[in-house]
Amino acid sequence: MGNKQCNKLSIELDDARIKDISNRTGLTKEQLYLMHKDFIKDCPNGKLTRRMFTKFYSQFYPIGNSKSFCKICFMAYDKDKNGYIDFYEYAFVMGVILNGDIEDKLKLAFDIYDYNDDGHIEKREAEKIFYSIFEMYGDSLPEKTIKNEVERLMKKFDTDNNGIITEKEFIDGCLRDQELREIFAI
Ligand SMILES: [Ca+2]
Ligand SMILES: [Ca+2]
Ligand SMILES: [Ca+2]
Repeated sequence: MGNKQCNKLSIELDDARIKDISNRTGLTKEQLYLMHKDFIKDCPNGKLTRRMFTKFYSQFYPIGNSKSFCKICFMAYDKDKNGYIDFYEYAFVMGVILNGDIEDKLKLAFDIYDYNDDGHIEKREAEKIFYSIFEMYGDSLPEKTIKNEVERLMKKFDTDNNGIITEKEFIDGCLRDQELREIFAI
Protein backbone atom coordinates (compact mmCIF):
# COMPACT_ATOMS: atom_id res chain seq x y z
CA MET A 1 0.00 0.00 0.00
CA GLY A 2 1.09 3.52 -0.47
CA ASN A 3 0.46 6.56 -2.53
CA LYS A 4 1.22 4.77 -5.72
CA GLN A 5 -1.74 2.46 -5.37
CA CYS A 6 -4.10 5.23 -4.30
CA ASN A 7 -3.11 7.31 -7.31
CA LYS A 8 -3.61 4.38 -9.59
CA LEU A 9 -7.08 3.73 -8.23
CA SER A 10 -8.14 7.34 -8.60
CA ILE A 11 -7.26 7.53 -12.29
CA GLU A 12 -8.74 4.25 -13.44
CA LEU A 13 -12.30 4.28 -14.66
CA ASP A 14 -14.94 2.20 -13.02
CA ASP A 15 -17.54 0.93 -15.50
CA ALA A 16 -20.39 0.96 -13.01
CA ARG A 17 -19.73 4.59 -12.05
CA ILE A 18 -19.38 5.61 -15.68
CA LYS A 19 -22.73 4.00 -16.38
CA ASP A 20 -24.29 5.80 -13.44
CA ILE A 21 -22.97 9.21 -14.54
CA SER A 22 -24.02 8.48 -18.09
CA ASN A 23 -27.56 7.72 -16.88
CA ARG A 24 -27.72 10.79 -14.70
CA THR A 25 -26.30 13.29 -17.18
CA GLY A 26 -27.13 11.89 -20.61
CA LEU A 27 -23.43 11.99 -21.54
CA THR A 28 -22.47 8.94 -23.56
CA LYS A 29 -19.79 6.53 -22.39
CA GLU A 30 -17.62 7.63 -25.32
CA GLN A 31 -17.95 11.29 -24.25
CA LEU A 32 -17.03 10.32 -20.71
CA TYR A 33 -13.96 8.39 -21.81
CA LEU A 34 -12.79 11.37 -23.85
CA MET A 35 -13.51 13.71 -20.97
CA HIS A 36 -11.49 11.42 -18.72
CA LYS A 37 -8.53 11.55 -21.08
CA ASP A 38 -8.51 15.35 -20.91
CA PHE A 39 -9.02 15.35 -17.17
CA ILE A 40 -6.02 13.08 -16.62
CA LYS A 41 -3.92 15.22 -18.93
CA ASP A 42 -4.53 18.20 -16.64
CA CYS A 43 -4.61 16.23 -13.39
CA PRO A 44 -2.34 13.21 -13.84
CA ASN A 45 -3.05 11.94 -10.33
CA GLY A 46 -6.81 12.23 -10.84
CA LYS A 47 -7.19 15.01 -8.28
CA LEU A 48 -8.36 18.48 -9.17
CA THR A 49 -7.30 20.67 -6.27
CA ARG A 50 -8.86 23.96 -5.29
CA ARG A 51 -5.74 25.79 -6.38
CA MET A 52 -5.84 24.31 -9.88
CA PHE A 53 -9.58 24.85 -10.10
CA THR A 54 -9.23 28.53 -9.15
CA LYS A 55 -6.36 29.01 -11.57
CA PHE A 56 -8.36 27.51 -14.39
CA TYR A 57 -11.54 29.39 -13.56
CA SER A 58 -9.96 32.80 -13.06
CA GLN A 59 -8.89 32.89 -16.72
CA PHE A 60 -12.52 33.61 -17.55
CA TYR A 61 -12.72 36.55 -15.16
CA PRO A 62 -9.43 38.35 -15.69
CA ILE A 63 -10.68 41.70 -14.39
CA GLY A 64 -12.24 40.64 -11.15
CA ASN A 65 -11.21 38.37 -8.34
CA SER A 66 -12.90 35.00 -8.61
CA LYS A 67 -11.21 33.42 -5.60
CA SER A 68 -14.19 33.49 -3.24
CA PHE A 69 -16.62 32.39 -5.89
CA CYS A 70 -14.29 29.52 -6.83
CA LYS A 71 -14.09 28.45 -3.21
CA ILE A 72 -17.89 28.32 -3.03
CA CYS A 73 -18.14 26.31 -6.28
CA PHE A 74 -15.31 24.01 -5.32
CA MET A 75 -16.96 23.09 -2.05
CA ALA A 76 -20.18 22.18 -3.85
CA TYR A 77 -18.45 20.16 -6.57
CA ASP A 78 -16.31 18.24 -4.10
CA LYS A 79 -19.31 16.21 -3.05
CA ASP A 80 -17.54 13.83 -0.67
CA LYS A 81 -15.59 16.74 0.86
CA ASN A 82 -12.22 15.05 0.62
CA GLY A 83 -10.45 18.20 -0.56
CA TYR A 84 -10.27 17.51 -4.28
CA ILE A 85 -12.58 17.00 -7.22
CA ASP A 86 -12.19 13.54 -8.67
CA PHE A 87 -13.19 12.59 -12.21
CA TYR A 88 -16.69 11.45 -11.26
CA GLU A 89 -17.46 14.66 -9.41
CA TYR A 90 -16.08 16.62 -12.35
CA ALA A 91 -18.01 14.60 -14.93
CA PHE A 92 -21.24 15.06 -13.02
CA VAL A 93 -20.87 18.87 -13.02
CA MET A 94 -19.83 18.94 -16.67
CA GLY A 95 -22.77 16.72 -17.55
CA VAL A 96 -25.21 19.10 -15.89
CA ILE A 97 -23.60 22.13 -17.54
CA LEU A 98 -23.49 20.56 -21.00
CA ASN A 99 -26.60 18.42 -20.98
CA GLY A 100 -28.78 19.30 -18.04
CA ASP A 101 -32.16 20.97 -18.36
CA ILE A 102 -32.90 24.23 -16.60
CA GLU A 103 -34.02 22.44 -13.45
CA ASP A 104 -30.82 20.36 -13.23
CA LYS A 105 -28.80 23.54 -13.62
CA LEU A 106 -30.79 25.33 -10.94
CA LYS A 107 -30.32 22.36 -8.60
CA LEU A 108 -26.58 22.59 -9.12
CA ALA A 109 -26.71 26.36 -8.53
CA PHE A 110 -28.66 25.76 -5.33
CA ASP A 111 -25.97 23.30 -4.16
CA ILE A 112 -23.36 25.96 -4.77
CA TYR A 113 -25.24 28.68 -2.91
CA ASP A 114 -26.24 26.45 -0.01
CA TYR A 115 -22.72 26.88 1.27
CA ASN A 116 -23.06 24.92 4.52
CA ASP A 117 -25.05 22.15 2.86
CA ASP A 118 -28.02 22.23 5.23
CA GLY A 119 -30.71 22.29 2.53
CA HIS A 120 -31.59 25.96 2.52
CA ILE A 121 -30.12 29.35 1.72
CA GLU A 122 -30.15 31.91 4.46
CA LYS A 123 -29.35 35.60 4.41
CA ARG A 124 -25.73 35.15 5.44
CA GLU A 125 -25.12 32.75 2.57
CA ALA A 126 -26.93 34.97 0.08
CA GLU A 127 -24.73 37.92 1.08
CA LYS A 128 -21.58 35.85 0.75
CA ILE A 129 -22.58 34.77 -2.73
CA PHE A 130 -23.48 38.27 -3.77
CA TYR A 131 -20.13 39.66 -2.61
CA SER A 132 -18.25 36.93 -4.40
CA ILE A 133 -20.18 37.42 -7.65
CA PHE A 134 -19.50 41.16 -7.60
CA GLU A 135 -15.85 40.56 -6.80
CA MET A 136 -15.57 38.14 -9.68
CA TYR A 137 -16.82 40.72 -12.13
CA GLY A 138 -14.54 43.36 -10.68
CA ASP A 139 -17.45 45.49 -9.44
CA SER A 140 -17.74 46.93 -6.02
CA LEU A 141 -20.81 48.12 -4.22
CA PRO A 142 -21.13 49.64 -0.77
CA GLU A 143 -21.93 47.06 1.88
CA LYS A 144 -25.27 48.67 2.64
CA THR A 145 -26.34 48.48 -1.00
CA ILE A 146 -25.45 44.80 -1.14
CA LYS A 147 -27.35 44.09 2.05
CA ASN A 148 -30.44 45.89 0.73
CA GLU A 149 -30.20 44.13 -2.59
CA VAL A 150 -29.91 40.72 -0.91
CA GLU A 151 -32.90 41.55 1.25
CA ARG A 152 -34.94 42.47 -1.82
CA LEU A 153 -33.98 39.35 -3.79
CA MET A 154 -34.52 37.05 -0.83
CA LYS A 155 -38.04 38.38 -0.47
CA LYS A 156 -38.73 37.45 -4.08
CA PHE A 157 -37.69 33.85 -3.44
CA ASP A 158 -39.07 33.42 0.03
CA THR A 159 -42.73 32.82 -0.74
CA ASP A 160 -43.62 31.44 2.72
CA ASN A 161 -41.81 34.33 4.36
CA ASN A 162 -39.83 32.33 6.90
CA GLY A 163 -36.48 33.98 6.17
CA ILE A 164 -34.83 31.02 4.44
CA ILE A 165 -34.94 29.75 0.87
CA THR A 166 -35.53 26.07 0.22
CA GLU A 167 -34.45 24.32 -2.95
CA LYS A 168 -38.04 24.40 -4.18
CA GLU A 169 -38.41 28.13 -3.51
CA PHE A 170 -35.11 28.72 -5.27
CA ILE A 171 -36.06 26.73 -8.37
CA ASP A 172 -39.62 28.11 -8.53
CA GLY A 173 -38.31 31.65 -8.07
CA CYS A 174 -35.80 31.37 -10.90
CA LEU A 175 -38.37 29.74 -13.17
CA ARG A 176 -40.97 32.47 -12.70
CA ASP A 177 -38.70 35.53 -12.43
CA GLN A 178 -36.29 36.49 -15.16
CA GLU A 179 -34.24 38.80 -12.96
CA LEU A 180 -33.58 36.01 -10.46
CA ARG A 181 -32.71 33.61 -13.25
CA GLU A 182 -30.24 36.05 -14.81
CA ILE A 183 -28.41 36.56 -11.54
CA PHE A 184 -28.47 33.07 -10.07
CA ALA A 185 -28.75 30.47 -12.82
CA ILE A 186 -25.49 28.97 -14.00
CA1 LIG B 1 -14.02 14.81 -3.79
CA1 LIG C 1 -27.41 26.69 3.95
CA1 LIG D 1 -38.92 30.13 2.75
